[in-house]
Amino acid sequence: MHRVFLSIGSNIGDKEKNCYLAVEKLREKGLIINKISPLYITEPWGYKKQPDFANIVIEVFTTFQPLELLYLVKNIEKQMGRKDTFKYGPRIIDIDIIFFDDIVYESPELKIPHPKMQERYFVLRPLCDIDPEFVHPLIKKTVKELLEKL
Ligand code: PH2
Ligand code: MG
Ligand code: MG
Repeated sequence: MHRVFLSIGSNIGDKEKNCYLAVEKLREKGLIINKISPLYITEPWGYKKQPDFANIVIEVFTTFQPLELLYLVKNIEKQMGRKDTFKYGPRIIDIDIIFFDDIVYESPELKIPHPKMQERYFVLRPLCDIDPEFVHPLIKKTVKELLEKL
C-alpha cells in the first residue's frame, strides 16, 4: 500500500460540504481514508480577487500508482462539476497530490512532491495537523519546519 497526502480545496458553492463530498467519493473509489485534518478557511493564494477557500488535507492508503491516482482525482473533480477556469482561479473542487510515499516523480502531467506545497499555508497548516514530522523528500525538512519558515 502506498501512503499519500492529498490537499482538497473549494471556493464555490457550499465549499465545506464540497471538500467532505470529495473525501466520500475518494472512499467510494477504494481509497482508504486514514486521517482527515481540521478544515481551514484560507485567503486565496495566487489570484486574490476570489472568495476564501475551504481547505483540508487527508492521508490515504492506496494501491494505485501515481498516474492512476491522478486520473481518479481528475474524474472526481469532473463528476463534481469542475469547469476549466484560469490558473489559480475559483473552483468547486480541487484535489492535489502532495506526497506519494517519499517518491520524487516528474512527468508532463504530474509532479510529486507538489512543487508549490512549501509556499502554501493552506497545504502546510492542515498537513502539520496530521503529520508534522513528515520529511519532504527533496527539501529534506519536516513539514513542521516548512510551515515555520513560511
Ligand atoms: N487553490 C488554488 C489557488 N489558490 N488558495 C487557497 N487558499 N486554497 C486553495 O486551495 C487554492 C488557493 C489553485 O489550486
Ligand atoms: Mg491546486
Ligand atoms: Mg489541481
